[in-house]
Amino acid sequence: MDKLQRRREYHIVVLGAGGVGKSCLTAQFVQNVWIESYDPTIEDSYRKQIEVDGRQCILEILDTAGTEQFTAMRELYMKSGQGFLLVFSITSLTSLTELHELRDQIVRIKDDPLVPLVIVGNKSDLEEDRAVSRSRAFQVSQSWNAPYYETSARARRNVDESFVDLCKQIIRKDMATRQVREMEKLDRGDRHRPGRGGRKRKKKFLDGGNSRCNIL
Ligand SMILES: Nc1nc2c(ncn2[C@@H]2O[C@H](COP(=O)(O)OP(=O)(O)O)[C@@H](O)[C@H]2O)c(=O)[nH]1
Ligand SMILES: [Mg+2]
Repeated sequence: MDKLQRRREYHIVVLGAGGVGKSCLTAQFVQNVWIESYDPTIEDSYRKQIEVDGRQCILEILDTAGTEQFTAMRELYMKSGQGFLLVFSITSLTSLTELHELRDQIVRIKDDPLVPLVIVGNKSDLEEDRAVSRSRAFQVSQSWNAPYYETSARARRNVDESFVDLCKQIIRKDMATRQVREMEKLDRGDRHRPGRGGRKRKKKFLDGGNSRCNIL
């Protein structure tokens, strides 16, 4: 298995107001089951292995439960999360409004306005109770540079698609970060090795060859 094909582990956090369907979505994605009612206070993490673009990934998915405001716990999982599924219910406008604060906190804590995000409007099977238009939700997602999916955990609609999209964003970000690190490493290596790059030679020349330099 070559270096790039090794299995990688990614941390996903599912966030949103209570009752929007976070646990049902997670259960459908991880276990392919519909569970009518979940204990709303249970916060748990689940692991699932999937293949995305020919590479194996292990996803560690945290299904959050807190309705609390900013807490140390929340800060912790926002720090360790690499991608966030922001869930609201299409039957509740306030559940969409509540995502603004969560998104602000994520961006602030990650210090990255382009952190991998997917906006999910769940309960799309309840079209007759719709309180958030597609275009309104889409506008919000556009302003956050994030894709928007309408899902139904009940009908298992668009569930895999939204998690996989998030996973692809995380992989892209991970690869870009690794490339930058590799380049920085190469750059550092060049600076420490004589004859590989001009910097050392230039230093020798500037020193006139008299310094106690440790050029090997
Ligand atoms: N009709 C419908 N109900 C859903 C859907 N997803 C969740 N629910 C219901 O919404 C309620 C809250 O779901 P839950 O996953 O516990 O929400 P959480 O608090 O965000 O984790 C439960 O009664 C679910 O049966 C869905 O896609 N369609
Ligand atoms: Mg829940």
